[in-house]
Amino acid sequence: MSVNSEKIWFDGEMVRWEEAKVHVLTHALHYGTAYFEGIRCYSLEDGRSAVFRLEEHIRRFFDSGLILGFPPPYELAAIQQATIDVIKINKLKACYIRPLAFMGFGDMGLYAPDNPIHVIIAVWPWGAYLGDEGIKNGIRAKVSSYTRHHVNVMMTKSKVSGNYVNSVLAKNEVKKAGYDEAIMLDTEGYVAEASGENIFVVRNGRVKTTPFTSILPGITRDSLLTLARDKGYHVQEERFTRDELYTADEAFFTGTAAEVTPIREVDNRRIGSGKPGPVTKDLQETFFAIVKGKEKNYTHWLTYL
Ligand code: PPE
Repeated sequence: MSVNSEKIWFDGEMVRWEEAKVHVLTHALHYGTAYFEGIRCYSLEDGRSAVFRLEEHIRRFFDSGLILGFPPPYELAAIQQATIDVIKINKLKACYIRPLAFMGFGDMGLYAPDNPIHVIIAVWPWGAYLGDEGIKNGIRAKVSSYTRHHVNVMMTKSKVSGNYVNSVLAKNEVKKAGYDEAIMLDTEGYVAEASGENIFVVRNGRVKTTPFTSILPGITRDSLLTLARDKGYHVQEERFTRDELYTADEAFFTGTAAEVTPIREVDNRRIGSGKPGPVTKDLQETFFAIVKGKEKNYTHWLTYL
């Protein structure tokens, strides 16, 4: 299934979807020299739409560029506004938003400091990333044989496209083995994150997620941590092992695409009762209420269109 909408914001212009093209010698195609964001816009009950945590996503987009040494050649506010404009022009009530900055065509070879940096922002309707059934009843995960990046091999806090080859290898490996999502361990063997999500476990009502060290600092992760603390749960950001994951009462993934997806099984071991647990359900329910504008205490996370 391919994604689609009408227009893509491309270096300041609204370009028709079919015409948003690049040269095959684009630097990023050869060397992975690009970075991106994933953002969601939700349709609210009152007929309006709102982008979830837009500022934080655009900030991370610029952080990615700073880490790599080629920031977007625009002001932060301009990219924020362009994101809103491209949703509006496509007349989408709810969508996934994909800003991407990439090193363009010019010189070849690794050192190409004069190549142009292009920015695009695409939007398209995107349903539940790990399926509606997964959101409701949980998914089956497998620990991948591929290790997550060492912090001095890749810049894990940058959403650099090249990083994602590691995720694609892991995802393909477990999908072909019949599972829904890949969990990756860090170079020391502790649980890090999934191919495109952060991971949480719950035991005896205590909520735990991996610390920042080698993971993408997920914005959904941050939202869930805030929410869990506000609800009075005991919350820890601490490393945990694969066996701690097996023996958790509950486990779930967080991500913009995956939202809050319960994990019902890891490596053929049932997690808890094998159904989304009470803490997961409580946090998931509140998360969906927040993004739909139904939780008055969290409307500051929404940018209304
Ligand atoms: N870890 C990784 C490796 C990751 O790619 C994501 C997002 C997260 C954690 C969660 O971050 P956040 O979205 O800020 O909560 N993955 C994006 C890409 C999905 C894709 O297949 O493309 C996403 O969810 O948008």
